[in-house]
Order: sequence, then structure tokens, then C-alpha cells
Amino acid sequence: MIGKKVRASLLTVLVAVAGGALAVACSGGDSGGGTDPTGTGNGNVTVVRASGTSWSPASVTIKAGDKVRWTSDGALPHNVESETGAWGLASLPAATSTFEQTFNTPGTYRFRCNFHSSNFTTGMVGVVTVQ
Ligand SMILES: [Cu+2]
Repeated sequence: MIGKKVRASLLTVLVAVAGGALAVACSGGDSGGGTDPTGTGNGNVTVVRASGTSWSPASVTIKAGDKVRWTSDGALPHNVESETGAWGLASLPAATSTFEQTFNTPGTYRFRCNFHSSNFTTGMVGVVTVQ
């Protein structure tokens, strides 16, 4: 008799906790994108898309003054971090997020998603070659 009562109140607590967790999960909501570029640049834009845990394409070649725009497939959170730390670190939490960087100086610029690469040579890494 007492055992039954304890079970019943335990069930009530579990339902309340589950309900609360559900309410929290649902109240997360959209923090609002608005990261779409305003188009201030005058160069061409090359898109690098996060696909799974790799960049596609992982290697791009552009001309000085051009932009690279990183986008996400939305399946996983990603970010863009430059090896030198001179640009990035930008989050790509959702499919609508983008990050753009204009490259004015010829050179080789390695980047990674630091969620999916522990260095700049393996995992979710890429390179921008600026001519
Ligand atoms: Cu990633």
C-alpha cells in the first residue's frame, strides 16, 4: 500500500521533470540569424560548405580581393578558425549561418572547424590559396 503510493509520487515527479525538460528544450527558439552579408565587397565569392565533418571543397583558389563564404549544411554545429588567428573564429550553428572573409594578400591560408579537427592538417580542415 505504502509502496504503491511512493511509486505513484515518483511517477509524478518523473513526469514533472520530463515536462520541464521538454519546456526548456522548446523555449530555446531561434536566436535570429541576420548574418547574411551586406555585399560590401567588390570581389568574387567562393563558397565553402560544411558537409558532414568536412569542407566542400576543402581547397579553393581565389584572386586577391576575392571573398570566401563558409556555409553550413545545418546537420552539425561548426566553426571557421584560421591557423594564424588573423581571421575567424566564426560559428556556423545552423544552415542559415554564413561567415565571409575577404583575402587581399596572396598566400596560403589554412583553416579548420575546431569541433572536428584538433589541428590544421587532419579532420575538418581546408585551405584558401590566394593568387
Ligand atoms: Cu565542424
